[in-house]
Amino acid sequence: MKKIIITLCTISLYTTTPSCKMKSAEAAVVGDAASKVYVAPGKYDEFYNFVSGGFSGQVSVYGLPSGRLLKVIPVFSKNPENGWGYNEETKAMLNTTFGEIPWDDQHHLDLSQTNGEHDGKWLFANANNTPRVARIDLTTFKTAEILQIPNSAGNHSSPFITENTEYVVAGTRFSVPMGDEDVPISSFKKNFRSTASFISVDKNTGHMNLAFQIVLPGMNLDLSHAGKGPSHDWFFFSCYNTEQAYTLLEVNASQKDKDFIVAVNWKKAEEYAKAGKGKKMAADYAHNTYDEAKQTATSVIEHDVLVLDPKDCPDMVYMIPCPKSPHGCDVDPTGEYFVGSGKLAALIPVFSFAKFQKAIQDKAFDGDFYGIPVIKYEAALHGEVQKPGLGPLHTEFDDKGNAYTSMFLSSEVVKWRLKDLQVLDRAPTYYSVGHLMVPGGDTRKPYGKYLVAYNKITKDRYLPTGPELCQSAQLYDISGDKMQLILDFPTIGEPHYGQACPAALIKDKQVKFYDINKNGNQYVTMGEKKANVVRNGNRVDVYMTAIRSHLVPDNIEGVYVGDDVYFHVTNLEQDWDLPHGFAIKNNPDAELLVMPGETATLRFSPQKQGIYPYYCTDFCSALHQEMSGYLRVSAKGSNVPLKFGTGVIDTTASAK
Ligand code: K7E
Ligand code: CUA
Repeated sequence: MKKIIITLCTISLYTTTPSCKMKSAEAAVVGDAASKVYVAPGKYDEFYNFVSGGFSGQVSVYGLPSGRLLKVIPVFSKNPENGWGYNEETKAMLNTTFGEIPWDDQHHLDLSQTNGEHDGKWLFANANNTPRVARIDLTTFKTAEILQIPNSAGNHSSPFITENTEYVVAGTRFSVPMGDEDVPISSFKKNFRSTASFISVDKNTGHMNLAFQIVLPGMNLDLSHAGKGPSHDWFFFSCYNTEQAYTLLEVNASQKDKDFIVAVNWKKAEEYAKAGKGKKMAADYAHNTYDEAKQTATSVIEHDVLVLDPKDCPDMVYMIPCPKSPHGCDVDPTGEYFVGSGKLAALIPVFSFAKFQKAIQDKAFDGDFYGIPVIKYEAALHGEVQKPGLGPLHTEFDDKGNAYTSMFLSSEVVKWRLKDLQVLDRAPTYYSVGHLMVPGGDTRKPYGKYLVAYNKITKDRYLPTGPELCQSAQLYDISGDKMQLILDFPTIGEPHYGQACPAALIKDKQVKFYDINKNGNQYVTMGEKKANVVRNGNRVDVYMTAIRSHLVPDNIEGVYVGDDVYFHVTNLEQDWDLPHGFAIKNNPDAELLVMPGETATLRFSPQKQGIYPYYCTDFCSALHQEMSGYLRVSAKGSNVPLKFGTGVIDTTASAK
């Protein structure tokens, strides 16, 4: 018992704030920083920076080097700002086999690649809590697809992709029994498993499909990256808790000096899957897609998954020992080196792909882990970066053969050279840095000009805002020999990983508005003359149009308490940046924000009689304030006739 207490204390020491580092808030900024991040009014930033939103469930987009917030893309959380998850068209996107789950914890992002370079088509995002992977379309900055992952929990080592976006992976952080079996927690070793899921991506449409899952022993898979060039066929996952602890992990999962990098030959896995080596296993999971043409999402429940067991598939998975509870696993731009970052390790091990391959040929094994061959540590090791700092987490690369590793405990970025593993420079972060991001820094073509540190703690960096202080990123100029801190900028939610690519890859492909003549929404209203209100039992469909500066119809009567009213609002504008909004008094669901040429639907079920004003929520024109209307709701069973219109003046009632 005494021993346990001592260990606990040591660990909690590590996790205290590095207060000794806190000098004055502006300590590390040098003279010419402002000119390096200044993007003059009306000028564009050089890079798009996509940043995970952590427990906000969303993804945010910034410009670099200015750090200006450009957009929050709703992904896993409902978003009242634009009706995501509230309007009828998008509700299905948040469906799961456990019903609607309107929130998640979003950690990692990966931009699609062709030949190992960003192609600017899609952005993938993971959900940790209820395992899901999303695909965002970068022509619309909208979430286009969400796939639930069965047989998994804590979907953390996701959504990393292969060099031609052949696959997106999803790995289990919290091992669980396959098929949601009900078993004692203490049967962890026997019954709990981790899985590495490989989701294939259609080259043209981006559509995802859960191709196969590799079942692995119960342990915690952590971050991963695909190989490149010579290591193209491989995927490397770090893992911890190979102790297989299921309680007090803080101590019990930190017993061994080394855990593993799990190296998966996904090409071999693909062959085994094709050759029928896998087993179809019953597993329900939701597959949600947003159809651009119909402007509507559908959720389909899938019922099985192909599972590959390394026991039946020799030469598919190897374990490479890695000190100590590794968190990150990053592959350099050449594809020859892969780096494990043990958060409790005092060094950074760098592995050589060529040596790893030779070790396989020579059978340089050190026994096995549940039947999976364990490679001898030295046989795969390129070398160790000595004394890099405390708490190495994540590594990114530049275009000059250098690596940058975040040090969570000592709050710094350490720059080192891949070739000879010499530490070249270190720069403080404020404070407790998690991920780093160099634009293109996990691809074959890093742009190497900037580095962003995403920090866990900001303490004294910003004006205080109550008990919770803002989350933040810091931008460094890495074009010279020495890293130079040039900007702090706050982020939304907790930033984990980010991605950035040159603006030119994305900015000219934007959808500016939807062609009204191609509007395939089943509830479209093609022009004001077609506006209509239709009753069917207690369902009332309002076919409404919006154009500067009126709604048609703007008077509706003959709706009763207990009705379900569906407002289908078509925005008739055909011009960029001209959305109209729609909201109605006392509706528990958020507004609609309807893009030009688009139709969106808001449901309203009035509970009480009365007059309910509705209006456009987006300040669209000089007469925006006039863009409103009235819905009259009468008592159930009353005989007010259905009546609607815009510009119809009825003098009889007022005269009474
Ligand atoms: Cu290190 Cu979830 Cu990528 Cu955060 S994780 S830092
Ligand atoms: Cu339309 Cu304001």
